[in-house]
Amino acid sequence: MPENTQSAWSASTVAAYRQPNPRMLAEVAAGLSAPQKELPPKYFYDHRGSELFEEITRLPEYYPTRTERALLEDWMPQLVSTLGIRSLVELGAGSAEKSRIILRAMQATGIGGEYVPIDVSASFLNVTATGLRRDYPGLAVTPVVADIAEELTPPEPLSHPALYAFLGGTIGNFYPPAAIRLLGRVRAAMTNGDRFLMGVDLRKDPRRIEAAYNDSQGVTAAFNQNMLLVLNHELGSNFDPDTFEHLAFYEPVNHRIEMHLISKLEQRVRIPGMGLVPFAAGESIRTEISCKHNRSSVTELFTAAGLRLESWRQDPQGLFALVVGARG
Ligand code: SAH
Ligand code: AVI
Repeated sequence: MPENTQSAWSASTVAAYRQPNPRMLAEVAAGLSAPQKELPPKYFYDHRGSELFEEITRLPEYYPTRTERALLEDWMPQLVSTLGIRSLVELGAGSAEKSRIILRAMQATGIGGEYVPIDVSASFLNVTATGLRRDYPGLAVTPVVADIAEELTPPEPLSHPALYAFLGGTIGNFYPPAAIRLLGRVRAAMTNGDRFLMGVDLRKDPRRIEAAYNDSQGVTAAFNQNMLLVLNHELGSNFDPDTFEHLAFYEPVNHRIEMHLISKLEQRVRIPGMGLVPFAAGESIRTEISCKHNRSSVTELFTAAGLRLESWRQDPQGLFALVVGARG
């Protein structure tokens, strides 16, 4: 069984590797020791992963971003002014490209405003924050690097009413129990006048969904494989991404896309702290789930987290929805 030593990918990334992150190592070790090997999707997002995600949002097959953008453009000016929103706290902000629609609506109300983008992708978040400070001189921008699966502690004092936003359908990347815990943390952070705005990708013809995760240009495949480069860089492992193939399919029982990386050959990968991890030819690592919702599944998540579904808007084709929640 070959151990990877030959890869140009791993040679360059091992050279850059410094100190293993013990938390990451523990998560990776647990995930790769399970019968169905699994890695947390947050590890897609180093700087390159965030750039690849931005490329995905521009693909013709990837309908969520442009659909959500149209919904935001239609709704935010009215919602923000009616609620008198003074600050925006955003989970998994990424490039904050669509968040600018909300920030513009806040600006139009004449209040200077605060923006707290929270993300795990540290260097990308800094680029986002720099761009926003340049383009919105009156806005106080306080980026927070954090894992939203673990904590949600917006900086204090925060101006209220605040809008907590979780866009893009990223809630779908969490298993339901973790999604409920995350929403519970949002609910705990909210005060009475605050609101929660969430984007959800809706259940629809599976062929349409599968096309969005199997784009013809191979950007989603590169995004998926990038996770192995993140592991090489952070843990000093020697994954060769070219020996793993992208697979994405709709799993109808749980209404979700599953993304996997399939080992093309029998191999052993060295992960410092874990030793040699064996992969059979054809064996998969599940790297992401992306759960698709409807109004009743969102109501269930909200109710379990102590949130009340206040309003719901979706596009005419029923592709994507924006939901507003209040403290229940
Ligand atoms: N909100 C943007 C980006 C969505 S991509 C949009 O709608 O286009 C998902 C974003 O969430 C990425 O920026 C990623 O870095 C971030 N993210 C993923 N998992 C996270 C976690 N556990 N904690 C914090 N941020 C996370
Ligand atoms: C960030 N998240 C909502 C994306 C999704 O569609 O689940 C991540 C993604 N994975 C593959 N393509 C995009």
